Amino acid sequence: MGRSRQVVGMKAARPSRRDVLQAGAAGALALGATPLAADAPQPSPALAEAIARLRYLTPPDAFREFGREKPRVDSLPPEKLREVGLHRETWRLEVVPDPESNAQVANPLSRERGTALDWAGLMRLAETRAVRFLAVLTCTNIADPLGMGLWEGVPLRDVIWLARPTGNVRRVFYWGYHNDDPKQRFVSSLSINRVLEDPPGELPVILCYKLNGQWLSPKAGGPVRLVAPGVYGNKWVKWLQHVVLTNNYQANDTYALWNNDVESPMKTQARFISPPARAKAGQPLAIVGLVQVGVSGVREVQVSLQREDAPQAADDPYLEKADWQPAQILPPPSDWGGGLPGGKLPDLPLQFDPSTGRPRSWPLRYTIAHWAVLLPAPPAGRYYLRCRAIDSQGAAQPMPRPFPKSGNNTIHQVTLVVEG
Ligand SMILES: Nc1nc2c(c(=O)[nH]1)N[C@H]1C(S)=C(S)[C@@H](COP(=O)(O)O)O[C@H]1N2
Ligand SMILES: [Mo]
Repeated sequence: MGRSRQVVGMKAARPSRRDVLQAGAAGALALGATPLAADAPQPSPALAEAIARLRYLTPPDAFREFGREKPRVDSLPPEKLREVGLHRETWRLEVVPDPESNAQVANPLSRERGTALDWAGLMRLAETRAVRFLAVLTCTNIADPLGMGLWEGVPLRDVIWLARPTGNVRRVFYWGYHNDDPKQRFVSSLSINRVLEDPPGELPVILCYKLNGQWLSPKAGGPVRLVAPGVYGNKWVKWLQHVVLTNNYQANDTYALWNNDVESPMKTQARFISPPARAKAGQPLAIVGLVQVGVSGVREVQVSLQREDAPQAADDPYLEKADWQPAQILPPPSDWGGGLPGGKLPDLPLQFDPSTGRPRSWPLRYTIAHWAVLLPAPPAGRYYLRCRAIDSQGAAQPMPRPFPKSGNNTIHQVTLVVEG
């Protein structure tokens, strides 16, 4: 996965958070973010440069994409996309009861009845219901996040209410265009409760039509994709066209049949961004990375540098006895990147406080934050360089949920050769 490591926050080259380093603790406080520790390493040109290269939002065309449809849906010619309803003028969304259950739906939105939701209907809803939020797209089975986005859409519940369900509904399942081949249908599902109500601090599940202020491209799953913040990408169905309300109580996701835990909230995990493979003895190491902030938030990010030939503590599968050093979680960027004009957020995301224009807290759950650390110059040798996150409850990655079926969070480890 050499490519994926580069994706989140690593594209352009315009300096963004040099200000943080140069202003030091005062600057960080002024940004309302995690203050730099008093004993923070002095700004080093190498670390400043690594931080300046970080980009918070991923440009839409730099998102890592993998649809399983063959041929790839985003490779279909424009006439074909239009013909199969993947153009804004031809797109339709059905919201219907499951014919195999007794779900009661008074006003199904169906192609057959000519009541399916079309683009004009979606845009009419958007006039009063549109929301935007920052959320990271991450796959259960891939170590690095696929991209960090600013997503815009209409809450799914607003469209479900148009269909007037009246009872016997326990789950919502949904799928997208799949080359009209039943074997390619990638179905996902959510509990109706999750869709209808957002506990305080949670974000709505949306029918998403914009990423970083631009209409969703076919590659990103457009014209409309489902975005379910806080859960893994398998619930974020692309090229969405069908929503079914059911009394089936089971998570009938295609991804579950592939041996994944599809009811897993996002895990917290730290990852390096372009970690050094070689270094020169006598030079401190400028290390940067990201933390994917899962359901339990993040308290700290730590790194450890250990000689390859150092004895490994017995009975320590999660390396709790390693020599972990704190890194600094960086404050919100002043340039959000992602292809936004001027690096500015076009509208205030739900996670921001309208009175200050700033995030209500930082780091934000279900997004990423960047972190940085300058490690003292190690002697020549071969090393393991590792990072991990500590969540807000104090659990060190890969705890409290170390099983990979529910999402990757193994400790990120790379090899570093320090030349004499
Ligand atoms: N239609 C469709 N939607 C899909 C998938 C798919 O194969 N087909 N894969 C899902 C999975 S498992 C993930 S992790 C994300 C990946 O999103 P991306 O391709 O935009 O990176 O899309 C999800 N939505
Ligand atoms: Mo996935």
